[in-house]
Order: sequence, then structure tokens, then C-alpha cells
Amino acid sequence: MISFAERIKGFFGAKTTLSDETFEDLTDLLVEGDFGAAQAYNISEKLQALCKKEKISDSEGAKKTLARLLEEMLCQAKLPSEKSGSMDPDYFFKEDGLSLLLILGVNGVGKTTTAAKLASRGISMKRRPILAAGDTFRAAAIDQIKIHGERLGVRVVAHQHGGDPAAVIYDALEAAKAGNGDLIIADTAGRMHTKSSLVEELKKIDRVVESRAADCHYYKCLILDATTGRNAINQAEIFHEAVSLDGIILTKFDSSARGGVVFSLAEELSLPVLFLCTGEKYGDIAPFNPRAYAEEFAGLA
Ligand SMILES: Nc1nc2c(ncn2[C@@H]2O[C@H](COP(=O)(O)OP(=O)(O)OP(=O)(O)O)[C@@H](O)[C@H]2O)c(=O)[nH]1
Ligand SMILES: [Mg+2]
Repeated sequence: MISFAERIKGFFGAKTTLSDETFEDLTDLLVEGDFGAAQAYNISEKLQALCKKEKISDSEGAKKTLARLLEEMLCQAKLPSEKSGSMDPDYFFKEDGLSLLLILGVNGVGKTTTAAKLASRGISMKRRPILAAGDTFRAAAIDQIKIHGERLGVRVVAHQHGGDPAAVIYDALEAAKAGNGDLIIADTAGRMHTKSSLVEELKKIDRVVESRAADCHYYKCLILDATTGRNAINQAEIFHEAVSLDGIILTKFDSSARGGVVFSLAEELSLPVLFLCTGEKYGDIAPFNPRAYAEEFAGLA
């Protein structure tokens, strides 16, 4: 799944011994895998120190130790559900009462597709989703979500093109409270006239939902395109600062994703990845597993 894992495998496979140079080269390789430079340096240093301390001199042992360190990095980011003692990324499909997932992200990252995937996953977990067409900026966005709604047999709450997205989500909440659903998945626009108007609009949506949804479970998920590399970190910073995110969903992992950004999201922003998406079909979404991801990234899998 992570194409970069092949490079790490090749890197370690070509080493018979571990030298200073090995760890320097590893730093460069991690940067190519979308690690931040400082993080790549730190983890290589830690790995070298551990290998020395634990008398690990072969590349297989180094890979295993690297996977352990990478998993520790990922575990710095807590799932929103951990407050309730659950380590399950699917937690928000399993809570009692009404849940609302606000889907955020810049244009083209896969928000609408992911909203539909989450609705489909919700159905498979016996929830009754409602899709809220909160992207009122683009006329075609409303049709796009209606098509998903028809295919999935899911109610769609939509207003006119150009309408107020906060009002759409408010109406979806009213529909759910009237007994028409128990899981609202709200799409939003990824594009505005300017970046600051986008941020202002998201803050407004957040304020409205916070005030109207005090009695429901409210989560804010940022969608990031895994193929955009380090740029994804900048996007996460902007959205996190604006509305305080609960987690990340990474899309397009089926393409040429290198995957190192996941570690930066965890370490720099304490943001957990909840799901990985690997295609355009409704079933192409899977809960994120830190151990499996770290092992695959380190070339163990
Ligand atoms: N290969 C692949 N393609 C995906 C994935 N998720 C979404 N896409 C595709 O990416 C394109 C954009 O997806 P959308 O869901 O429309 O993205 P969006 O963020 O809603 O876009 P805007 O509404 O324009 O901001 C579409 O062609 C999707 O089919 C994924 O996990 N893998
Ligand atoms: Mg969209």
C-alpha cells in the first residue's frame, strides 16, 4: 500500500552492516518519504543509539527497531474516542444518540467521496446516515452528493447553490432530531474566493454546530490527499487552528503516496489518522492501525 515501503526494504536489504553512513542515508531517505527534516534526523539518531545499546548489528533488527520507534511516534496522537477509553477509529459509528461528522479539506482532496464512504460504512454499522450538502459554493457539488444519496439510499439535506452552509447543517440536525437519522455527515466547500473567507466560513459553521448540537457527538475530520506530501501538513495547521480538528482521513493511498506525513501529523500537531482511503469505491476505506502502518513503513510487512 505504501509504495515508499519498497524503498526502505531495498535500502535495508542492501546493507550487511550498520555504519554511521547507514543512519545518515536513512535520514535522507525518510525526508524523501515526506518526513520533516528535523524528525527524520531525530529518528535516525534515536535508532542508531538504540541499535548500539541493544547490540543490534543487522538490518533486520534495525528495521524492527525503526518500526517500534515509528509506532511510538504515532501513539502520541490520541484518538478522540480515547477520552472514553476506546481505541476504535470506528467509535463514532457506535456511540449512542446522534453523531455529526463535519468533513473539511481543500478542494479536490476527496471530501465528497469520503463523506459517501462514511455514510456507506455507517449503514453497515446499522446507523441511519443523513448527508448534508454543505458545499453550496459549487453548483455541481449539490448534485454530486444527491447522486451518492440515491445510490446509497441515504437522505440528503440540501439547499440552493449559494446558500448558507451552516443553515444546511442546521436543517440536517433538525431532520435527525425529528427521527430521520442518527448520523449526520456534512460535506463542506474546499474553495472560496480567498483563503481567509474559507476559514471564516468554517468558523461560522463550527459555531452554529457547537451551539445547536450540544446534545450530539460532534467530530471534525480533515481530509488530506496523501499524494500532496508535506503540503498536507500546512493544510492541517490552517484547519486545526481555525476549528480544532479531531482527526484526519487520508485519501488516495492507492496512488504514489509516500506516507511520512502521518508521523508529522502525530508528532507536530497531535492529530491522529482515523481512516485510510485507497480508491474511489464506497468500500475503499479502512480504519487506521498505527502498528501495521509503522511496520509497513519500516519495510517489515
Ligand atoms: N484514487 C483515489 N481517488 C480518490 C480517492 N478519494 C477521492 N478520489 C477521487 O478524487 C477526485 C476528487 O474527489 P471529491 O470527493 O470530488 O473531492 P472534493 O474534496 O469533494 O472536491 P471539491 O468538492 O472540488 O473540493 C474524484 O475523482 C474522486 O473519485 C481515493 O481514496 N483514491
Ligand atoms: Mg466535494
